[in-house]
Amino acid sequence: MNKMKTSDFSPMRKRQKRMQIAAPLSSYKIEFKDIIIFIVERKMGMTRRMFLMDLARRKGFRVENELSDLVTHVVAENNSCSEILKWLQKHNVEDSSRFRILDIRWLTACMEVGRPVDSEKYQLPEDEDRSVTSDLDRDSISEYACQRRTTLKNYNQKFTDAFEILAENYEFNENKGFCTAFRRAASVLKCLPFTIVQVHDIEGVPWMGKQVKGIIEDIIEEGESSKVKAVLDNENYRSVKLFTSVFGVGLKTSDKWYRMGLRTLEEVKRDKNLKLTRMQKAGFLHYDDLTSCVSKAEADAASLIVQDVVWKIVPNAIVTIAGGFRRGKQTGHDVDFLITVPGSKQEEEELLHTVIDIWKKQELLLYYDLIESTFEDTKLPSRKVDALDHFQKCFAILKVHKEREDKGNSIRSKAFSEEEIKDWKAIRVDLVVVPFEQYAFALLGWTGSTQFERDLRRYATHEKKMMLDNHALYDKTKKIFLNAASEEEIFAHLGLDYLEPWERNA
Ligand code: DCT
Ligand code: MG
Repeated sequence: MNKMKTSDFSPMRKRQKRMQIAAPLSSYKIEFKDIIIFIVERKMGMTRRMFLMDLARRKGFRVENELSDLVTHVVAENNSCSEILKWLQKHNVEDSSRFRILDIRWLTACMEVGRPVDSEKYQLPEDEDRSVTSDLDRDSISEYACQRRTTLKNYNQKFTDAFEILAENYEFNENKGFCTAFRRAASVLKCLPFTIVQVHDIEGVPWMGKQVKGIIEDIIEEGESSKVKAVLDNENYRSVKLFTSVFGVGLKTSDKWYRMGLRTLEEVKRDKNLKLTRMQKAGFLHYDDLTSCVSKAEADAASLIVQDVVWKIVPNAIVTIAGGFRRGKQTGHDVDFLITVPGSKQEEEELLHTVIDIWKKQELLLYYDLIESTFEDTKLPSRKVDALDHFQKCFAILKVHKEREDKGNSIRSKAFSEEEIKDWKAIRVDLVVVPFEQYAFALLGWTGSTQFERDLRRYATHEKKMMLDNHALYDKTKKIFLNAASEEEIFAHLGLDYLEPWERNA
C-alpha cells in the first residue's frame, strides 16, 4: 500500500480539513442515475479516496462505499488493468466484464465538466502492465527547454497559469529564486503530453520542488490554489499588474506610484505632480488598443505595412516576423520584425531612418523610439541569460487600418452621424535591423520564447562552455567564434537536436 503519496506533501492541518468534509450520504443529490461508481483504494490511499468520493458525490454522481452488483464503473489510480482484475478476483467478483474499469482520469475529467464524459478512452488497457501515464519516460525530460519540444498544446494550463501568476508576483517582489523556480516549473509542464491528475504524475519531472508540488497538490485536490488566490487578491500585486499594463511603465515606476498611494489608472492620470515620459503618455493615450491582444490578422496587416515601406527603400531587404507569431501563436502583445540587407552596410544603416520619415509623412507613426546600434565586433557574447542586444532598433506604435469591409461600414456611419469613427488600431511593433552575418543568431534570439532563450544560453554556458547571445556564439575552450548562416547550424554547434520555431513555446 502506498498511502504516503498525497499526505507526504500536506501539512497536518490540511489533512484534518480533508477528513472533515465527507458528508452523510443522504445529503447528496444524485443527478446521474445511470452511473454507479466504485473507487478502488489500492495504491490510492484512504484519504485521497475519501476526498474523491466526496467530490464526485457533491457533483451529483452516485459513488458506492462498497463494491456491489450495482456498480457500473470501477475507477482506479496507479493500477494496471491486470492488477485490478486480480484485486476483483480476490474480492469474489467472478464476472468483471460487467464493469467498466477506468483510470482516475475519467473521474477527474467528469469533475471538470460537471457531468459524465465518454469513458472509452479512459479504459485501462488490458494487457499493459503499467499505468496510463508511465509510458512517458519522465526521467528523460531535460532540465533545459532547448532539449524539450514544447508546442502550443498545453495540457496543464491550469497549473502553468497558476505558476506564472506566482512567478510574476515573486518578480514584483524581487524574489528572483522563487520567480525562476515557478517559471521553470511552468515551462517544463508545458511540454508534458498529458494532464497531471495526481501528484505521482510529476515523479521524475525536473524542477518540481517542494513549493511547486504543494501548489500542484492544492490544484488537484481543491481545484485551485489558495496561494494563487491570495496573490490575485493582493492589493500590491493588483496595482503593479495594472500599472505595468501601460506601455512604458516598468516595475520601478509602478512601485513609486503604489507607494504614493495611487491605485487606479484614473488616479495616475489625475495626479498633476506626476511627470510622464513620452512613452508613458503614448501608453495612456492608446491604452485600450495596446492592451487588447494583437491578432494574427492584425500582425499580417502590420507586416504588409512594414514590407511595403522597407522594399520601397531597399528592394532586396529581408523582412521576417519573429517573436510569438513565428512560433505559431494566434495572438501576441506586439509584432516583432527582423530586417537585414545582404551586402550593403550603408543601406542597412540608413534604412530605419528612412522608414521613420516615410511613416511620419503617411501619419502612420503614433510613437517611436529609435535606438542606434551599440555593437562592437570584438565584444564576446554576453554571459547574462537576460542580456539586451546591441542591434539598431525601433520600438514603435503603428496605426494599422482595419479591414476594408469594416472601413466601409464606418464611412457609412460617419456620413450618417458626422461622428469620427476610429477605423484603425494602435499596434506595438519592434523593428530590429540585423547585420546579415548575425542574422541566424538574431532570428534564434528574437523568436523566443523568453524561457526557451534563457535555457538555451544557460545550456551553452554550463553544458558546452560556450557563450551565446543574439549576435554570436563563442567557444571558450577553443577560443573562437562559431559562424552560422542558419538556426540549424547554431543548434548543431551546440550539439542540440534542431527544434522548429513552433516547438520552442517553452
Ligand atoms: N527578445 C530578445 N531580446 C530582447 C527582447 C526580446 O532576445 N531585447 C526575445 C525574447 C522573445 C522574443 O525576443 C520576442 O519578445 P516578446 O515580443 O516580448 O515575446 P513574444 O514571445 O513575441 O511574446 P508576445 O506574443 O506577447 O509578443
Ligand atoms: Mg512579440
